[in-house]
Formats: sequence, structure tokens, C-alpha cells
Amino acid sequence: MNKIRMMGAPTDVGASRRGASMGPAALRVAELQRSLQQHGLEVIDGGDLGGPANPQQPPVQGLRHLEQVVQWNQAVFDAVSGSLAEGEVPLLMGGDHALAVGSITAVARHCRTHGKDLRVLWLDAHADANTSQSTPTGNIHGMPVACLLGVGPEALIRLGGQTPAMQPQQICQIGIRSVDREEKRHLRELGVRVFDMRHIDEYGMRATMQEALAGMGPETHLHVSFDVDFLDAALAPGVGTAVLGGPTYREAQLCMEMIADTGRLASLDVMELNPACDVRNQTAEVVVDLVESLFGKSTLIR
Ligand code: 5AB
Ligand code: MN
Ligand code: MN
Ligand code: MN
Repeated sequence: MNKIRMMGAPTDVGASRRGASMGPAALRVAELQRSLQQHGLEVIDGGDLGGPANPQQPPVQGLRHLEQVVQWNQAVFDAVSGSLAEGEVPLLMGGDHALAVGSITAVARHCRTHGKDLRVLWLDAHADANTSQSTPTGNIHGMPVACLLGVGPEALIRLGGQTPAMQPQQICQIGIRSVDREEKRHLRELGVRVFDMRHIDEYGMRATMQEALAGMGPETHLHVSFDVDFLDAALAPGVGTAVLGGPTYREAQLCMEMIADTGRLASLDVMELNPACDVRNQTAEVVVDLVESLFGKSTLIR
């Protein structure tokens, strides 16, 4: 595994509930860096990126804080691009999930210029495929998937020059259990592969992940966008938009372990951790534990 570079994006401009801006600090308090280093991984903490404050304004034409979200995404795009150019594995610590636009747009451009085959795994309770028309909230953290597939405000869909940043066949969603009515129609139109909780209930996490990870080869660059609300709300209360009925601790571990086993993980977002909603940083600790598995902890034990 190449050197991992942690970078914090302490903002919640893409959400309406405040607090995801403290996510990077909570992950550091839970010793993310040292926990990964314990497994022999080389990890540096590049500190936090900068960006505008949260003005706490209502949405304008279906979009809250568009200008601030664009500025933060530009900073993330630049930092992730720079890290990939150095041959590192960027580990973005959010921050709200709107920042996955900048992160994944950078990864997609890197893959295009380096002949890599991009695959994105989107671990989330939500599908994040709203548009300014379909959104019930105006919160841009509910829109990154649509933006990455070319539907959204110009400034967000063109961060990397080319739009769409990626094709629907390149992304696969896991753990979904809260989708808005219009959003569902949009997901179907886009053709995104969704393994929702019903699928995990019926076939189990193992079969689900086998399907989701099928067909990867030596040229695959696997990006994982981990929204902490993917996890069951009882296990991970420290999120702004918790939803019951998510993967248990063991299911989440298996999910991470099977990703690690592919050996293709090359970039990661850890998003939406909200210490203001957490209980004694327990969610941050669970997340650190799961990220260790994502980077191969269990393989090292076996
Ligand atoms: B998250 C909702 N669909 O659009 C919306 O946490 C929730 O990044 C979005 O997945 C949740 O506001 C965004 C109701
Ligand atoms: Mn979510
Ligand atoms: Mn999300
Ligand atoms: Mn959320």
C-alpha cells in the first residue's frame, strides 16, 4: 500500500444540521493515524484544508450555500489531485458529503490521465442523487452523486473540466434505505446500481459485496466514499442524518474486509461524522476500527 495522506475538510456547508465540520478533529482524537500505523501502513496527516465559514442561509433556487460548497470542493479537488499525483492514497476526512464531488472528480480525472479503470463504492443510507428540482431540503450533501454524473450546478459538475466526471456503470451504492420519491426516479434514469438494505437482508452482506466488487482487475482504481450514516443508527449515532436499519457492526466489518481483500483500494472519503450528535466519540472510534479493516487489519491478523 502506498503512503496514505489524511486531509481534513472541516465544514458542514452542504448540510442543514451543523457539526460535521468537527468530523476531522473527532477522527484524530480517536487516533486514526496511529491506528493505521500500527498495521505497518505509512500514514501522514496533512492537516486541514481551508474554506469559507457556514453562513447558515436558506436555500436559493433549491441550493443552500452553493458558493461556499463550490469553494470547499475546489480546495478538496486541488488537494486530492495533488496527493494522487504524488502516488499517495488520499484519505479525505469530512466534512459533509457534498465534498465527495471534489474528491471523486479529482480521482476520475487522475484515472483518465493514467489509464486506470475507476470504480466507486458509495456506502450510505442515502442515495445522494437529488437535484435542485427534486431536493426536499436544498442541502447539497444530498446531491453529490447527481453532480458526479453530470446533473447539477455548472460550477460543481465542471470542477475537473470534463462533465460528467464519471459514468453510472462506474458507481455502485450499498446500504441505501432512505431515498426521496423524485430521487428514486432519477436514480433509475441514471442507471446507478443500488444494493439497498432489502438486498442485503435477502442475500446477505457477503453475496452483496461479491456482486458489487465483481469484475475488478489490475487496472482498477477503487474509490470508497464512506458516509458514516451507512452504519446502523444504534451503532453510529454520531451523524446528522441517522437512519435505522443499517448494517450491524459485523456486517460493516465484512463489507470493509471484502473491500480490503481486493487490494485495489486507492482513495477514500470518510464523511458526515458529526461529533455534536455523538456519544463520547463512540462513532468516531467505530469508524476508525472499520477504516483499519478497510486497509487490511483482518488480513494482517489472519
Ligand atoms: B447524506 C435527503 N435525501 O436530499 C436530502 O447524509 C437527505 O450525505 C440527504 O447522505 C442526506 O436532503 C445526505 C433528505
Ligand atoms: Mn447519508
Ligand atoms: Mn451521503
Ligand atoms: Mn448525512
